[in-house]
Amino acid sequence: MGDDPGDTGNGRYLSQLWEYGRRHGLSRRRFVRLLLAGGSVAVLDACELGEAPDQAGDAAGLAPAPSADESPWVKDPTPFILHPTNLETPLSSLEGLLTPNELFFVRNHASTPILDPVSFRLRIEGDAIPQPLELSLAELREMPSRSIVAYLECAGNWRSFFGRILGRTARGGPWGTGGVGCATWTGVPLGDVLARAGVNADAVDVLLAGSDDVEFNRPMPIAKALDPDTILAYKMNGVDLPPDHGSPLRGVVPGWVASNSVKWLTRIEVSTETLWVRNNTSSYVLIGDDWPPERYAPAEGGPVTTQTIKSTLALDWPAGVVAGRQLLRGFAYSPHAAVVRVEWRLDDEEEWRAARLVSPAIDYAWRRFEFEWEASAGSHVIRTRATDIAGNTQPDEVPFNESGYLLNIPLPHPVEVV
Ligand SMILES: Nc1nc2c(c(=O)[nH]1)N[C@H]1C(S)=C(S)[C@@H](COP(=O)(O)O)O[C@H]1N2
Ligand SMILES: [Mo]
Repeated sequence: MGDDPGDTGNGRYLSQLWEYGRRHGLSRRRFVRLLLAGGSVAVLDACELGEAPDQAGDAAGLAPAPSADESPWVKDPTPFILHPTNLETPLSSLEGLLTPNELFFVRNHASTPILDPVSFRLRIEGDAIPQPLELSLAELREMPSRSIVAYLECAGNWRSFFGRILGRTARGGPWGTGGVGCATWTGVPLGDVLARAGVNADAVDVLLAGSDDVEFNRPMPIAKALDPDTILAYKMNGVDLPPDHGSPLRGVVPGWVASNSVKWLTRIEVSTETLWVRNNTSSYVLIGDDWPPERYAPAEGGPVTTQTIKSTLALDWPAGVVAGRQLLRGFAYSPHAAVVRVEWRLDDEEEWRAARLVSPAIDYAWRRFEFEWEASAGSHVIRTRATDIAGNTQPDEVPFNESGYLLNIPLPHPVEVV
């Protein structure tokens, strides 16, 4: 893509081109596809040839009504389990340790914005910063970089099983097991960026804010922000962050629910006081009998921060397999420490059997496991259970919370054998 505007250093070219394409009826997805396939020439051709899906725009170039294929994301949704604004990964489609970018789940609270990497600026401000600082993407890329392999998981992953298994439906998007993925993230440690801004010693909270339409944001305590594994990433699996995953810059906060890993990151606020926003008072908090609101005020319940240990089969839900010897595969992950044991259990058998771990133990990465099963015809249920080196394991019960976060019991995975 020789005329990639990102390569030419041509100012606001990309956002102007997108504005032009949009006015000619291009959807965000089609625009990015054309750009990737044939550069800006392909975009301009599509506009000029009237090849854009919506011909309703008048000669004056007024914006047409949003076309039917205007979707909240840019990537091809075909391989995914579709939700209104989210794309869930069918884990059965994953092979290796790393989730390919085109199969990585998407959780959007508003449509994927197209940001121009050239005019992009990250602003660091707040009462714990002596003077606001702005950094360009080029300046961030010049800083010493760090790569980490980490899984990101939506706080609501597995939510649908509160209703489907435990008989008590939680409110929120009905994720199955595919609101999770594992990737290599490359960027600059957030702590280095804060040091460059000269953060004061009395800093308490660090809020990351995105520039999607809802300006999605969430704070974390300064200690988590200064953890060398908390990074601002500009690459995912070795390539520039794709639009849906936060291009050109996102937070990656390993071990924490992925709502802290703010995409399209353009603003950081460092405060001398605890910051209260929607995403740590009413969303991403545990609401229920076990979390008395008076104890957590002004939040409505206990904050959701660190994830919980889980394991899951790389099978559809429900799964269908043919009778005979089967190799079943899956993923196990813990935010606390490396997973060192995965067990599985068939139907009502008492005993757990050992599964084989088939990928290395890497902090914050998930671990692949597999086992052989002599599948006999009929309806079966298979459970898996992970344990990490610190001794954390999946519990048999978790207390209900209204938004259905952090469910991590060994899931009874239904498997039909024919
Ligand atoms: N700006 C912004 N950042 C965001 C979100 C969002 O909607 N907007 N969603 C958050 C949530 S809830 C999740 S689970 C992760 C999902 O990251 P992904 O879409 O790259 O998989 O992004 C987080 N960061
Ligand atoms: Mo999420």
